[in-house]
This record gives sequence, structure tokens and C-alpha cells, in this order.
Amino acid sequence: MSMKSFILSGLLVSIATASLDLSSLRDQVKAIFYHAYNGYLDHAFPYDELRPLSCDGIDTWGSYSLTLVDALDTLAVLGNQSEFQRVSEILIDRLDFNVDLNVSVFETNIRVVGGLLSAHLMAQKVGVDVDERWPCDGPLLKLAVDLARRLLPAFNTRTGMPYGTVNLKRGVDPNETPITCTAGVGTFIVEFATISRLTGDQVFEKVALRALKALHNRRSKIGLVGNHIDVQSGRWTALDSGVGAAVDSYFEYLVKGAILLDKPELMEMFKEYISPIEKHIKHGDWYMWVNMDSGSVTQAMHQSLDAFWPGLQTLYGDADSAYKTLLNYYSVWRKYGATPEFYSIPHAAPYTNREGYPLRPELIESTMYMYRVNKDPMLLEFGNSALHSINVTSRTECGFASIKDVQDHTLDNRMESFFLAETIKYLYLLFDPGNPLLSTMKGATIRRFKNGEECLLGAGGYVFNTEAHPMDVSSLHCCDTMRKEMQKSEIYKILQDYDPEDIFQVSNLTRDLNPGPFSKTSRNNNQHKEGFNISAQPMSCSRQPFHMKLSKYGQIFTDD
Ligand code: DMJ
Repeated sequence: MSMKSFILSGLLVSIATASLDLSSLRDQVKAIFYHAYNGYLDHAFPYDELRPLSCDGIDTWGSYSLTLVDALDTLAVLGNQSEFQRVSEILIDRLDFNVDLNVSVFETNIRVVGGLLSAHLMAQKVGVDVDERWPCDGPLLKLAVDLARRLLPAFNTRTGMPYGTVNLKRGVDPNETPITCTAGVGTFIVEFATISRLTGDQVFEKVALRALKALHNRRSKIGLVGNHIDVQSGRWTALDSGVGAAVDSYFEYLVKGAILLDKPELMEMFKEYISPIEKHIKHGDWYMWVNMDSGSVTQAMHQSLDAFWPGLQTLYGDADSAYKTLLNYYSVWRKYGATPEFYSIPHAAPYTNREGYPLRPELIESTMYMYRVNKDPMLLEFGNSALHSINVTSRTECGFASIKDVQDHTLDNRMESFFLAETIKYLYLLFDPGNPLLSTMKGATIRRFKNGEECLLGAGGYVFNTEAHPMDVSSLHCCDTMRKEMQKSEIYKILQDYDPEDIFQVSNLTRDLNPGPFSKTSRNNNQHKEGFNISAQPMSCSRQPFHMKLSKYGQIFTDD
């Protein structure tokens, strides 16, 4: 065993490093996954989430069997082909989005649309007998398109920025609040452009781009964006600017959208934020919260969600700065064995009522990106210690529980679906640096279509959506060559059934969206799940500045 030392916030931090057995670590991650996954199947399916203390299920973000959808591509990453196939069939058979339910546009997109798309794109690799037009068609893609179509009415606003909540059957409620958080506006390009490029229907990419640009055009004089915006008037309603909660994935999707679509324009937009962020938000190697107009600090706070930022910095090429920030974030984790949702930097303590750790992935995600760049064994040590903390602190009889308070390690009855989609996947990939998802060309295949066209798949690396669902960059280019063939397909006919320009013209979208042949008979969820309370959480972010109200453990505060 050797020691590594760092100067961190004036303290000498020493971390023991030893050579780790990656294969054994991967097995330990798998064991965590299957304990949680089997617990969900045994006690919670078909509900969205497992409640790991009461060992039952609950619908949270909709009525999607969300944990199963979110975990599907993790099964593929862990190499479980038979279970991937079995679950794909169950989902294809059961999922029906033609339900009268208000849902978060953001969460539905990143978790469900994203999960279905990545599973669709991985299907062949996992041994599924794919359609002859795959990846330009297929049952999981059809589900993703059907669901994404039901989100489109949210984008029908004066600014092009979407509402935060939509009814899957009826569109946007006429009384819906027009206040959406920044991430809720700017986190669509990865999934929506993937759909557009695979199917040839441009409306998805178009609305996502329009929303991104509308947001960017409303940055303040000092170049920052706020926390919440009125999507009809374009007026900022919460002026706190930072890189964490309610903003985070807007920045992430500028970078990832640029990479996925080979669109330098998006990277240029992102780059315009770097200097204002460094000047106003970055203090030392921490990122705080400031007023978007003045740049003055409003909260000297580190949020657990901020921890994705070093990973994003690594992705766009600023690994040195990223590593210093990562070390600061580790110092908080090491203190508690987890990161509290909000941590006061000057007081070196969690904020009251924000002491929890809901099994979030961000610090592990950034660690994985950083390890790809510098291969520092200390990063594996961190992964190892995170694995053990989670196993020791959060494990329950039927799953893994969120930590209610990192100071005393009391638990909360919640296991968010991102634990299986993201936290475990990034931990596994950290310990599996040769995985084809992290390489270019490794595992690339040639797809030959019936019409004689061919294209390369799995060749250009993968872009992970913000819920860790990998999108195969090369597949996006593949379907152009298939376009003529596509015109004969079922999916194409369905897309012809409606006019994409509707989204920019129709003002009253409470009409039935005519879901078309994708949908099955509408089910009555209460009948399916007798004895349970179904309560979807329609917004993914608070409508108020975070110092007044903010989501705790993923819960939602509405104005009521
Ligand atoms: C995930 O749903 C996504 O990563 C999102 O962008 C932010 N929050 C959670 C995980 O913490």
C-alpha cells in the first residue's frame, strides 16, 4: 500500500492507494445491482420505485414501471443478455402511455424516453433478434417515439421553451404554471435529436434546439442563466445561478449535443458560459450560487448535484481544473461517507433539512470520466470506498435506501430509479475501463440492410444522456442511408399522421393527441395496482428559488 498526498483547502489530505482487483470490484457492483434489482422485481414491480424500508412499491414520476425501464440498459452493460431480452419483451407488451396523467416533461424524457432509446440501440449487441430495419425502427424505438410525441405539446409556448408538466393524454393543462427550471428547458437535445435522426422526423430536434437557443438568448448581461424562467414571457423568475440543481443538465446537453450531433454551434454556446462561470460562480475550486445579474454570491453552498461538473469539464477538455474540484468534493464525501444534498462551504456542515444523500451518481460519474483521462489509481480507491459506504450504510433487506441524514446515517424509504440507471452503471464502468461503451471502434459492427445499403454501428463512442443512458453516435448517421426504405415502415406512416408544425401553431393543446397505432387500450392504473396510492410528481424542480424551497431527495414542492 502506498500513500498519495494532496493540498486541499489548506489541509494535507493523504489517501491510501493499493492495486485493486478490478474484476472483483465489478463482481461486487453486480451483487449490489442484483440485490436492488431483485428487490424491485419481488416487492415493487409494476410500480415505478421500490420503497426499500417497507419493501413495497410506489408510483413516483408517472406509472411507467420506471425502475425497470431505467435499469434495462444497465442489464446490458453488466452482460445479462437473457434478462435484457425478457424485460424488453415485458416492457414492449405492457407499456402504454395513453394515460390521463400529469408528468414531468424533463424526468419522462431523461429516464423513460432516454432509457427506451438506449435499450433500442443496444438491442442487437445484446443478442436480440432485431427488425430488418433496425436501428431505424423497432418496438422500443416506437415506444420512445410515442412517449416523446406526448411531450411535444409542452413546447408549444411563445418562446419555444417547454412547460415543466404535461398530461400524457391531453397535452398541457390550460391552468399549468408557465414557470420551468433551466434544466427543464434545456435537457432534450440528446434524446430528441436521436429520435429525429433515427426516424427522419425533424420536429423533435427542432423543438429541442429552439428551446436551447431561447434559453441561451436570455442569459444576463454578465453571461449567466438563472434557475427558473417563465416560458411564455421569457422573464426569469428565480435569479440564482450555479452549475447544480435546476441548471446542471442544460450545460451538459450543450456539450453532449455538440458531440452527438457534431454541431460546433452548441459547443460555442457552451464556451460562452465558461468565463462568466469562472469569474462569478467559481470560488477557489468550489462552485457557489450567485445572482445572475450582479454575480454576487447568494449561497456559499456545494450541492450534491454540482458533482457532475468535473465530469463535464473532463469531457470538454479541462481535466486539470476538474481534478482540483473533484478533490474538494471528495473531502465532503470522506467526511460523511456520502455527500449531503446541500453543504455550507463556510460552515463546513450540511444545510438543515438538506442533509440527505438519495444515492445520487454525480460524484461517481465524474470519477469515471476523470479516470479515463488520467488513470490515477486514487480514483479507483474512491470508487471502492463509495461502493463500501453504499453497501454498509444503505443496504436493507430488499434493496438500498436513500440516506435521510449523512451525519447519523438514518435512512429514508426511497430508492430512486437513477440508482440502478446511473450510480451503479458509472461505478461498474469505472472498474471496467476497457468497456466498449468507453472506446471508439472497439466492438464496431457493420449493418447491412436488405436494400444493399450498409453502415457502421458502435464506431464513434457513446454519449450518455443525463440519466446515463448511452446513445450510439454512429447509429444517428446510419438511418439517413435507410430513409427510402423507412418510407414503407409503420413508424413512418404514424409520423405522417400528424403535422409537425402543429407544435408551433396550435395554442390550445388540451385536445386528445390521437396517439395512433402505437397505443394499446388505455389501462386503469388503479385497477392494476389495487391498494396503492398513485401519485405522480409532475415537476422535477421547485418553482421557487432554492433557498426558499427545493426538492429534497427528489421530492417535489409545488406552489401549493
Ligand atoms: C438524475 O435523474 C439525472 O442525472 C439528472 O440530470 C439529475 N439528477 C438525477 C441524479 O442525481
